[in-house]
Amino acid sequence: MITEEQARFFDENGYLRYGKVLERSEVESLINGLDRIVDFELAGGDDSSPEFSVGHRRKIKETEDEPRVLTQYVNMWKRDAEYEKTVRHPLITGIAKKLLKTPEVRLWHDHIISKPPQDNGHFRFHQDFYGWPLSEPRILSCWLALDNATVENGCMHVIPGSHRDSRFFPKAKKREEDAAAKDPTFKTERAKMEERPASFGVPVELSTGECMFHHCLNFHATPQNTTNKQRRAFVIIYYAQGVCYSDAQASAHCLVPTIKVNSGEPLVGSGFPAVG
Ligand SMILES: O=C(O)CCC(=O)C(=O)O
Repeated sequence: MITEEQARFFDENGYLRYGKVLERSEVESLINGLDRIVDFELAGGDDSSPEFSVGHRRKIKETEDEPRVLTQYVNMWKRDAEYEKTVRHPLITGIAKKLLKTPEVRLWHDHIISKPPQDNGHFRFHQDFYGWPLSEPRILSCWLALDNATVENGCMHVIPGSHRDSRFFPKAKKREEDAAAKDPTFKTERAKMEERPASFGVPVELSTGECMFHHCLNFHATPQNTTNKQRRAFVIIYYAQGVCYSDAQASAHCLVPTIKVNSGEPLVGSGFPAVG
């Protein structure tokens, strides 16, 4: 399933270009499911869970012409059986467990991230961890290509080893933010990273049905899709046993209203299922 060398590569670099996990027919089922959700959302959508309305436009209006970096559909697993099967895929969850060194993984959330032609931009270097209300960085994403992902259409670009660079750890972030609050001219190391073009990172090109994994503290970015075709990815985020809900970080995240445990308690519950 995964070799010791691959696991070591992930430890050192914070990402792993794994390779094929889905057959073409399985990818086609996912794309068909996505098309159904997109049509449904354009017709008005579903607000039965708060995250369903995030990151895309229900109805494109004349005035909504501001550039956006990507289009997102959160928690496809709650909406389509093929997606639920994929987040529980034994090969994917098995690799996630091995990379996170944990006996069990839970699903934080999944999302489709697409860069439609002519309606997308450069998604700047960032570390996912700080966008989530979770207690510790024992979390990773599986980025699964539904279309061939290339430099031209906005594949992932990563900064190897950045997840182990103490300049970007939570304590350093807090120190820098305190300094920036006192001195508005102070530029944090993270802000400097955000200014760099995606080409500063290593491109991870993938074919349809292949995936890569990235650690939640690894800096990554995607450049603009400059082609005339879609670039769609299904991204699944897994966390290790014992990771807790933390309201001190990312308290406005769209999934916070669905969390049933108190801050400081392990994040469990049917919205965050143990999937492997
Ligand atoms: O797919 C993209 O364009 C960005 C993906 C990303 O930032 C992520 O998976 O964390």
